[in-house]
Amino acid sequence: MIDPAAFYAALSQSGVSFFAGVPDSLLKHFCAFVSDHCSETSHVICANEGNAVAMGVGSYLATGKVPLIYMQNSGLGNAINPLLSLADKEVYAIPMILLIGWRGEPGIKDEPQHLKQGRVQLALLEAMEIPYKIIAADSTDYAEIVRDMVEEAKQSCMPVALVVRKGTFADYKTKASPETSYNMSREEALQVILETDSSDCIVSTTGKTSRELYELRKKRGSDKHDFLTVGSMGHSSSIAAAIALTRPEIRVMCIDGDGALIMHMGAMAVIGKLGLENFVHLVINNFCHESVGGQATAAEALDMEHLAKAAGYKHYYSVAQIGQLRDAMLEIKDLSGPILVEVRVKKGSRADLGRPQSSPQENKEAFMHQIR
Ligand SMILES: Cc1ncc(C[n+]2csc(CCOP(=O)(O)OP(=O)(O)O)c2C)c(N)n1
Repeated sequence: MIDPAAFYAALSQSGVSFFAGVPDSLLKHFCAFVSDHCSETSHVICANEGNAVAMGVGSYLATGKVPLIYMQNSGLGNAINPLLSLADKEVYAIPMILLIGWRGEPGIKDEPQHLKQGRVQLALLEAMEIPYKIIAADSTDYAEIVRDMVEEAKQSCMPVALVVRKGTFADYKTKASPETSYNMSREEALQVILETDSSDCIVSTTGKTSRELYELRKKRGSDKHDFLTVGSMGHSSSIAAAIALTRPEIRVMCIDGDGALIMHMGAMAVIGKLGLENFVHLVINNFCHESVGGQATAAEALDMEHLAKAAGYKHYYSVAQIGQLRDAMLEIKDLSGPILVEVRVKKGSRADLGRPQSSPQENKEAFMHQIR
């Protein structure tokens, strides 16, 4: 396996000193090392992968140095526009290294939402004419690969990619404190939400929120089906909003995460403008990307109350205790939306958390049947 510190050192030796990206579970040990060793001016955890590529472009314009942009391959779609219409050598010709975690690599067991993305990963880069190298746990020549790829990015003035296989990086234990000052866990919050929920359907966000929701439903023996947004991070609220828009007689709740909300925050402006009376946006805020390693999101600096009100939401609640959450859930029953409920929770999840046993298509059928 590659030691994150040694990989970072190889990048430093090649002059890479600016890092931006969206965290990925396959890259979490490298991301944690970068978080611990870079200042706030040389490492930015971005809203989405397009945001990260653009940050890389800005840093290059300012310093002339090759930046590194990290992402899960799920996020390549978010990055394609600025890669092809901004950084590409036929436009502004900006050298940068893309470090891409390869979920769904053919032959490696993974979740349904990663399989197609993993299978087309290399072909996508080829179609974009982005040169790439694959690195894995046994890539003893990784320092040479890094040096050559930085050189290639500089020579050809364009983005180049390092595609990282599962299990490439050795463990790195972060020095950052894992705690927030809140005592409710996300799973406890979800439990209260299920006990008190008065909506007709729930659309839940990517990552462990949907996994916990799925398990809790099963445990309760409930026959209700939630729409689990297993991929497509940041888009749950838009899915839920369109259900609310086209079916005004039913009440729809989106259970979002702070990272996902921030990833496509523009959706909030659209929801506010639509004035969806039957829409509740519940954000489980643990201030981090807990599902992929707990890296901080920009939520710490975000005032969700002002954000919600500025976007046109009618009501806002912020809760941090089980009792407060229960009260808020009961109060919103009789209110017109859009409503934003921010639920502040501590970081963390169970180590033995399972994954949905039904396929996305079974999930879709059951959900559609339920709201018909
Ligand atoms: C476009 C995209 N980028 C990155 C990921 C990897 N990813 C999956 S879950 C997740 C974190 C979500 O954070 P948040 O919404 O705050 O929820 P939490 O995990 O904290 O519950 C990330 C980055 C992804 N699935 N899709």
